[in-house]
Parts: sequence; C-alpha cells; structure tokens
Amino acid sequence: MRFYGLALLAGAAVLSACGGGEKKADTTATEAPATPATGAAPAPTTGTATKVEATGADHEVKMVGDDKGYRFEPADITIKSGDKVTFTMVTGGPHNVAFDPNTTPAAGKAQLDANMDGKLAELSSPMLQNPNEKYTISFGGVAPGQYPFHCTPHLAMNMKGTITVQ
Ligand SMILES: [Cu+2]
Repeated sequence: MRFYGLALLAGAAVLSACGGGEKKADTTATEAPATPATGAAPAPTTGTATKVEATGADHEVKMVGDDKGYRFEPADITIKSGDKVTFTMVTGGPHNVAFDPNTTPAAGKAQLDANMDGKLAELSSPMLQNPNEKYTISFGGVAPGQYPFHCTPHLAMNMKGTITVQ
C-alpha cells in the first residue's frame, strides 16, 4: 500500500476498469465510457466526467525540497468544492501532485481526474522542474471528502499532504 510507482498507478487504472472495488452500488461515474473513443488517445481516466472549471478561491501550496526535507507547504488544506489549488515549484524539484486512486474518495475520483490537465497517469500531474512553475487543479464539481496526495519522486521522503474538500 505504501509503495506505488507510475507502473502501479497505470495498473490500478486498468483494474478499476474491471469494476473491482469495495463499493457494491456502482455509480455511473465509474462505469466504462458509453461511447467509443475517437481520434486522439486521451490520458488514462477513471470515468466519463468532463473538466469543470473552478469558480471559487485559489489556494496556494508550495513544493519545497531543501536541507529540512521534501514537503508541501502547507501540507494539509481545507477548501470548498469549486475552489482550486495552485501548486508552485519552489526548490528541490522535480515535483508533482499525485492522488492515489486507492485512497481517493470514489464519489470525487472521476471528476478530479477529469479536472487535471496534462496528466502523466490517472490522477497524476506532470513534473514541475523549474522554480515558479505552477500547476493548478480545479476542484469544480469534486465531491466533498478527504483527498490525500503525494509527490511521486519524493513519496519515500514523505512528501505528502491532504486536501479536505467541504
Ligand atoms: Cu517532490
């Protein structure tokens, strides 16, 4: 449970497509797309949700790596559904923002995945390499709940946080 790389994240995306999971009552959000994919191959996704732009406040989280360690500042934040969170690369990159599909609330998973631009994998942002690079995630339409996240390259160094959506 504690060790997951990109390969495992991709594997989880495949598994979730098979309908596995502890919830008996599947909602349509987690079903396979009803229409065949067209043209360009989309990034891996958990469902058929489309991006919902944020309409609320912007919350800044810094991504820091220095002699005190690797961390998000602040690591734990509370926002409202419809807000957005902007991650800013400060030092010690590359950093990213990844939500573990296994710990992401089922009710908000497909929407959150749809709201993330340029994903490397399901629920996983691109790498931010340079100081002041930013990555914004809209929580538009994302269901309330606790969304733990981590930095993939620095997961073992405990670079983690939690976004609580109210
Ligand atoms: Cu990092």
